[in-house]
Amino acid sequence: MKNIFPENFLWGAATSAYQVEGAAYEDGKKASQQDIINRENYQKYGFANADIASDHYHHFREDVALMKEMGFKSYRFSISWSRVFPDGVGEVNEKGIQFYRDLIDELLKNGIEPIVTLYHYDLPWALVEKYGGWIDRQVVDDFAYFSGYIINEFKDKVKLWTTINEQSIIVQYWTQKCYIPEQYRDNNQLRYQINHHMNLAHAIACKQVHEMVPGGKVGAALGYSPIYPLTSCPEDMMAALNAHDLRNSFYLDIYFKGTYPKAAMIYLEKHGLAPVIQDGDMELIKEGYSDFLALNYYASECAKACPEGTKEIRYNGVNRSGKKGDISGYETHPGFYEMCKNPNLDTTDWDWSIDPTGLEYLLRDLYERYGKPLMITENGMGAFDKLTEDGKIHDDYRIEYLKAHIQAMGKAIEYGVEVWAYCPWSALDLISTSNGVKKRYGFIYVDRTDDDPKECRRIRKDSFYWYQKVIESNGEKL
Ligand code: BGP
Repeated sequence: MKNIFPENFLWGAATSAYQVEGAAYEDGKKASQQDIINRENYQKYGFANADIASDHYHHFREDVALMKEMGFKSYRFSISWSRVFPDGVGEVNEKGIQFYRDLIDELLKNGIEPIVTLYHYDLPWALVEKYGGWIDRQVVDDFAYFSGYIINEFKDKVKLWTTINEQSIIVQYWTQKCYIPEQYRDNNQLRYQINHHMNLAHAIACKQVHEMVPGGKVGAALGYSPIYPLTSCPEDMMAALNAHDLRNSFYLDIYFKGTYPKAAMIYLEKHGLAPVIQDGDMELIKEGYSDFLALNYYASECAKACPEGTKEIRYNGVNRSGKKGDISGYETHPGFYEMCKNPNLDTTDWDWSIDPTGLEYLLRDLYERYGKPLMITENGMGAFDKLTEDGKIHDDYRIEYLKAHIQAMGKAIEYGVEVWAYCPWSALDLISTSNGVKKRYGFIYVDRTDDDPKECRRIRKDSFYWYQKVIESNGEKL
């Protein structure tokens, strides 16, 4: 591929705190809701929980050295709120904040730009116990306390900030991404109420970056899938538009216009699902404008017409086994849209469609609609990697996936889209949000299994050496 990536393009990769760090109860850290949600994962599904994860907490210098060896220009990671404030608010945990000071210094020393995510699914458990977590509006103030502290602490060292990871996915899989007390789990309005609280938290963090960080840039990290109609029949086209409104514009318009899209809101109101909005909320949301959008892209989605009277299913099923086709159903919104499999696309073993063109499509589409710079802060292929007898991991399928997506991103850049960064998921193997350790994404293999954490030894995969060349040639040698 000829050189079309800008000189200062931020090649790198991503992780999130609870999925990579481990040390879940060490040095003063207290549980996050993910520690609790995933606690019984092994008994339930045979998946490791977050207690040790990839033990990055103890291996971070080695991990940064490997990132440097790959040539990373950037690294996107998140801060564990309950490591810094074990009780959510109040006293800072000195050892906890020191970990992030050390990590950020180590990155800067190695010429790697930190891209910090303030929140990646891991609300302090203390706040769930206190008032139910994200369902209570008090969380907005508590988030502001945490984000204000972190932004102020790192304002001279961190210039790129993402606020909340994947509100779109949180709404869909709300009981996995948030601990929802039993008695509220059937109340689907709360999905949108939680999201509204997150919109306020996001806006506050954007304002804090604008006020505190000289030259700082901030935006959300959105889990994003373009939505194709199953067929070109007008009813399917309409369904795809409806799905786009509720699954995508519902977040994008907040970040860039400070409004909820009308059609989606009317649909939610009709079904008693709309969030309660207080006086001043929309003004605050407008003030907390975004400088860019960070996008997590894995797969495109497909929608078809869904007649009134269809059984209502509030979210897509999850494939837990890694056997293709083992997915437990698709989201339906009677009278609006129904999600379905796209027959034109192959999938990963977990039924995620593989669609590099979707990346070009969304970059073009979003740049055209909102005119803001974009970053890819996640993209990748979950797979059952094998450590072979020669001590290597031959992950040519991952190389193929990433190569096609980089090419697609390159095409979008050629058509004028401003893309700042490519940080695929994930820098190193870590625990998947829904499939344990056995579903791997990293360039660096972490030698552990769901059954046995072993020593978490790091091993360079074939994709490690491939990505090193990609970065070295600024995307020319794929
Ligand atoms: C995104 C999340 C990540 C990550 C990734 C892969 O939605 O931001 O945290 O894990 O998806 O998903 P999974 O781990 O379920 O395979």
